[in-house]
Amino acid sequence: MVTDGGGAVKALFQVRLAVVQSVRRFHHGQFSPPELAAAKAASGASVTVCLPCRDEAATVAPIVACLRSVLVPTGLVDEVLVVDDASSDETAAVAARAGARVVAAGAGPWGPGKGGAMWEGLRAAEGDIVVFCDADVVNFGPHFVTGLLGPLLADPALALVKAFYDRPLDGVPGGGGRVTELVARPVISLLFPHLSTVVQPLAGECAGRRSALEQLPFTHGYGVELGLLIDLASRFGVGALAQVDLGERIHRNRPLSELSGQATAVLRAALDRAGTTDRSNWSALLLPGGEALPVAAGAHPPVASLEGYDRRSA
Ligand SMILES: Nc1nc2c(ncn2[C@@H]2O[C@H](COP(=O)(O)OP(=O)(O)O)[C@@H](O)[C@H]2O)c(=O)[nH]1
Ligand SMILES: [Mg+2]
Repeated sequence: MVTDGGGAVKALFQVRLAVVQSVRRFHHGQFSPPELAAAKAASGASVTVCLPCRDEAATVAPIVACLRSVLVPTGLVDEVLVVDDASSDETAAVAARAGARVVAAGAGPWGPGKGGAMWEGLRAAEGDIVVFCDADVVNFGPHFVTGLLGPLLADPALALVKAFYDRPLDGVPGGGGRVTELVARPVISLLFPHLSTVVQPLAGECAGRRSALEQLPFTHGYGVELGLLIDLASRFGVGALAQVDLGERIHRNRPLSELSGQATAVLRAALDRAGTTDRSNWSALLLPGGEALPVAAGAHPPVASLEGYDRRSA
């Protein structure tokens, strides 16, 4: 039960809607680097870790260094790729010094943005599996990559593994993910309820098989994450998706004023794919744990339409 300040009580009810399909969950602790390296060797697949970057000189080098010093020697990661988007800082130089292969995002007709950088990364990557990680994360560790690779190496039926995590906001637990909570989750619940058990639909950290990713469009800008999720599920089924708990993730928290553009891109990616809308579940917000929060539906009729309504003159 959830009580608001006015004392009204809203019931959280457990949903058993046919449209909700549970996306399988894993935890990074289930996978150890030596076991994964053995599974990877047996599969014959190669792995690229791709970091899309714009102006990340302050944070990208330790991430690259961690990958190079811990995971490359185990044989689990074959390539560390940075896609630099004309950064105005030293991103490209520090990433290269730390041991990454750096490619420029390029300025093609598709325009700049995160989606374009990921698309360029997929084209440039040599791996059969591509792990994307954000480069503004300050508590990066090898478990980001081992957690994302684990399910893919264990189950050939999986095509994409998304990260989920706790996201503090300026040090306060649970406050992060504002675009997720205010835009992505509601629009998924209304238009793509089969994806409502995805905990962090906008997570930049994900791992996919090239054979699947190369079949999908990469939406420009910040709509890319939700676009990939929706398109992958529609093309390969929800069963091709899994999610992995990476613990806590700390990154640059943007001021609210900078989030409107991101939110619009996410909403646009969803609406572009909405098609014919089934409104039968629109009276609830579906939550990742399978609960639903009632949402007010319908409207009172126009007062003037009421029988016997007598409009008093002002
Ligand atoms: N190459 C490139 N990388 C980008 C671009 N926009 C964002 N990124 C990178 O994508 C990652 C996530 O971006 P960020 O702005 O932190 O997204 P947020 O965490 O959703 O606010 C970071 O590593 C960024 O540097 C872009 O236009 N080009
Ligand atoms: Mg970020």
